[in-house]
Amino acid sequence: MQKTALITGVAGQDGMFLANLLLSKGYRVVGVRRRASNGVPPRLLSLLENPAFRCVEGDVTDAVSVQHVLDSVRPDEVYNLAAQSHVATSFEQPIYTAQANYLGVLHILEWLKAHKDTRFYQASTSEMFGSMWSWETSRDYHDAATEWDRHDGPADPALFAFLTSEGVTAFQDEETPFAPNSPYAIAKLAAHNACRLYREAYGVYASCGILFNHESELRGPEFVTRKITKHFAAYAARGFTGKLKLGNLDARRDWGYAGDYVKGMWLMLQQEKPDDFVLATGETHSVREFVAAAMRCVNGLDPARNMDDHVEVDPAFVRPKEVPYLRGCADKAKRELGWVPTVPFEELVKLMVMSDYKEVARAS
Ligand code: NDP
Ligand code: GDR
Repeated sequence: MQKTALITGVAGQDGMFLANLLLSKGYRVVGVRRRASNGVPPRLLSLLENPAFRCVEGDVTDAVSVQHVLDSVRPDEVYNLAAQSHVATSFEQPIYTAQANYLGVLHILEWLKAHKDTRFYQASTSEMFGSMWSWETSRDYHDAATEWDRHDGPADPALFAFLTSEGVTAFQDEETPFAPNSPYAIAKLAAHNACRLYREAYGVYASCGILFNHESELRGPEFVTRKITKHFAAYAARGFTGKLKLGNLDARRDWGYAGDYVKGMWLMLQQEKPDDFVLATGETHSVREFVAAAMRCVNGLDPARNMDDHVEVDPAFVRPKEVPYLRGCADKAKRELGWVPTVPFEELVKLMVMSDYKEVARAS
């Protein structure tokens, strides 16, 4: 029988990839989007041409709206991607962020308590780890020889140097403790805990994907990757129009391709029992390394010589508190879901620069 999936946040990056994936698998897909004064976002128009797709208006912060949408659609699977997803904005709008990212999830979970046949995917995040890492090493932090062993703990500056040195592997996985560093991550962690509670207390089928950063040509322009690729694409098409202003260039992220990650979301809801899974590439790169990779996509630019000509640190983009290092270990998802990331870092950067270049060239 044809399944029905409901996707909140369908007009976002992941919503677009997931809707296309589920349609290709024969689902009927209902996308929830917020009403906008300027109508349907253009990116949804191609999806709307598919008779198996339709869009309804709704806002996860409004319990009545959530209940009405769920009652009228009665989905087999709900993918909750709606969120105030920009970490920096959450410092400026902490209350709204909590409403969308935590209370919005509670509204859905309350409905699921009475509808246990519906499976639920919650978009949890690597930001929940904050400054917490796990690490494996045969060297002791204080240089005494030890067995190869696992440790978990907060990342103080001395430890940071140790964790990024030879012979040490620092990462986050499903066992790493959480210590969120932003209003965004605090709200997401509350939602993550609520999913676990409703699963254990009421038998709700709720799985959380702890997803590390994933990017694409559809990434919002305010996120650092797209900001960088748009800058160098514009430079390649039009020449120099000013420096790229960025915040912390030393932050390290585990960047993968969004198309791979939505496959993981779907796989999580096909398991007999609900569970939580990390999705990540297992590689970490600094923002500076992302800039360098984008520069290498442009003829005539050499990061070793041209970095300072193009990039300027602007304190306006530095956050009150940062997540310094993310590197996910997705062994559980690989083992239990058969999930694998397929797009390596340099290829991801190139794909985004090329897509932005085509867009600028078309507009010129
Ligand atoms: P986007 O910001 O691209 O998309 C979020 C979507 O949620 C937007 O379409 C937005 O609508 C919608 N939305 C926001 N608030 C509400 C609301 N109150 N009611 C209904 N819809 C709302 O995010 P991504 O696609 O990148 O991410 C999807 C989810 O995964 C998010 O929850 C994010 O926090 C989480 N996540 C993302 C990661 C990533 O690297 N991309 C990693 C880990 C987690 P509008 O278009 O109107 O603004
Ligand atoms: P992040 O993504 O906060 O990891 O959250 P973002 O691209 O915003 O920042 C990544 C890192 O880059 C640093 N940075 C800058 N960031 C932005 N946006 N703009 C800048 O100019 C800039 N300069 C440096 C940041 O400080 C940070 O360290 C994303 C979102 O998709 C979340 O919803 C998701 O949960 C996490 O990824 C996993």
